[in-house]
Amino acid sequence: SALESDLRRSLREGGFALHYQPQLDRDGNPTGAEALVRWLHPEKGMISPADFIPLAERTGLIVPLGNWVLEAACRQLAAWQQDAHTASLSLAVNVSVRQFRHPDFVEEVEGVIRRTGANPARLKLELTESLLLDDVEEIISKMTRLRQLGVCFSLDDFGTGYSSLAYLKRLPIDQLKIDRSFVRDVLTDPNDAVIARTIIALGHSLGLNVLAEGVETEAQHRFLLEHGCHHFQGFLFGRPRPVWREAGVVVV
Ligand code: G
Ligand code: G
Ligand code: MN
Ligand code: NA
Repeated sequence: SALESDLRRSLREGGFALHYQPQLDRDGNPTGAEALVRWLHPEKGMISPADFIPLAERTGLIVPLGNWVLEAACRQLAAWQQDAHTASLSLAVNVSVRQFRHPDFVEEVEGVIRRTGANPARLKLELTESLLLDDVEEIISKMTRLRQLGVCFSLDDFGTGYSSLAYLKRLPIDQLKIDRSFVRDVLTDPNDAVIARTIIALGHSLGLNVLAEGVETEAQHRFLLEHGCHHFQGFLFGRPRPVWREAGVVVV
């Protein structure tokens, strides 16, 4: 398709950018950010990943695109490490199933860490539950190898998929992200409230940290905080932006 050849061209010519959305702890202090890719289309302007990630996945272009994202994110991490105000920040990077399943993924991550000098302990790979639909043993072994490099894992969109709780405790993950579809109506829909509280309790009992995404109002924040959720991300705290601004420091 035309969009596919545009995507190939932009990959060659560097037509992508990362935006950063802050993540905060229970005291409101920033702990880091999630990197979100944007396509700077030559004619159509900025395109959201929701509109091109599926195409990139279908065509396999997600592999080179995902590698670019990893490299750009790790360069940002390495830059943060140079400044006392930002040195402790972590950076979450979304990884597609197809990208994760690529045979060279572990080597790719290892190479990017080496080239950029990013501290792997500050790199958080966001995986989705759909990863766990097939060949769980292989996924676990790959995650374990990545874990040995020092990287962390977060399970994105948690609650929307089919992950078996039996697998969950075998995965070397650090964090569950409550999907924003549950956060949106957490105050008005009793089912969503129960789901959010259940994910928080599950996280606590498995020793995982739980982050609520898509937090837009003080009331949602308060409810989640009161029920034990200690990490937050959403428009209430900051939209995705091309640079990180914190305490007067601007790091590009
Ligand atoms: O930033 P935005 O809300 O438009 O993101 C839309 C979707 O695109 C989200 O589901 C997000 O997880 C996904 N996404 C954003 N950046 C990346 C990326 O770098 N890689 C992958 N695989 N998905 C991404
Ligand atoms: O699917 P994933 O969680 O990786 O992607 C995050 C997406 O959600 C980004 O595209 C981001 O722009 C969007 N987003 C982030 N915070 C909010 C929020 O508070 N409300 C809504 N509606 N979307 C958000
Ligand atoms: Mn994500
Ligand atoms: Na998500």
